[in-house]
Amino acid sequence: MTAFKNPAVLLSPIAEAVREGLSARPKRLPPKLFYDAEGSRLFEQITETPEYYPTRTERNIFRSFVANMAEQAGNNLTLVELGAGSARKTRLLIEALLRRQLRLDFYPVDVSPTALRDALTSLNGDYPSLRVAPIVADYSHGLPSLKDFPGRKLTLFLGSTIGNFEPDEACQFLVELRRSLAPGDALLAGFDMVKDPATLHAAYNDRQGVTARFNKNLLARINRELGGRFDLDSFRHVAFWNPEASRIEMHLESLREQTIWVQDLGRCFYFAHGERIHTENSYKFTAAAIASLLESSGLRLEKTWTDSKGWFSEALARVP
Ligand code: AVJ
Repeated sequence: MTAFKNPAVLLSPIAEAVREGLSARPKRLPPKLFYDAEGSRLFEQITETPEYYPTRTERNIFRSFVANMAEQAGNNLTLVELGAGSARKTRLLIEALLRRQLRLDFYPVDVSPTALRDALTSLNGDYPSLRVAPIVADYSHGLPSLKDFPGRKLTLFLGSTIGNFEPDEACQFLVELRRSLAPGDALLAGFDMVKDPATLHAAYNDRQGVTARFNKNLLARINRELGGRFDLDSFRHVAFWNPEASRIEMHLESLREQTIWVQDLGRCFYFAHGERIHTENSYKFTAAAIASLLESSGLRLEKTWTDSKGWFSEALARVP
């Protein structure tokens, strides 16, 4: 008799990333693990804190310039949004595009099925000439083949999600995106800009502690999905501006020496007092850095839009 020999298929999709990240020195966890249902809900809550300016600043740029953005993007577009989340800013662009074309196909792509369900529910019925076709996919592991979608594409990558990539990964991602698109297709991407350190620091250390809960949800998620035994009170949220690297770093710091058992990985992880798990980098950009990133990816930067304080930028680039 042959025993069932492949328990790996029973593991949660986060198992491998957690095993690898917590075995690394320094320890790390990839930021895409933030976005389970609870994490997506907490991120939405972050965007409503007074300190977290990026979402509301980007929305204001859309409010001011969306007609001009749609015009610059072109005619008869098919809309694709990477990391769509609840797709709330996209509404403004959808409306602007529908003033210029009779119908619109919209493909929101996200790792979180719940976020996509929210997007679908909030858009459906509101626009008779809009067709929404949500795609659940982890685009950091290769893009869906956008060439197969009909029409000239406008791909959105909003919210400065691109800031979660390391600079070389961001370039590689854009090269891959460019190759999955056709000449004349466009990318509209959001970039959070370098600004005074106090504003940056506050945005990732909100007074209500929502960002801290968002960060610690990684440990709660390991507890829920992998039978982990993390005590959330024995870790603290750490977020700071690293000016040399031009990024906000987030970490979870162990408040004591402890060893944590994770049932489904069948092992323990040792933490020294003060040891950190690096959970996120959020890169901030300058106009020159945006131009250089897009051009080194083989895209042609056409136009940028920014708010009055220069805190956030929207860049439209095209596949030559
Ligand atoms: C969704 C990646 C743009 O980096 O600001 C918010 C995620 N992390 N607060 C960001 C996040 C902590 C956010 N992005």
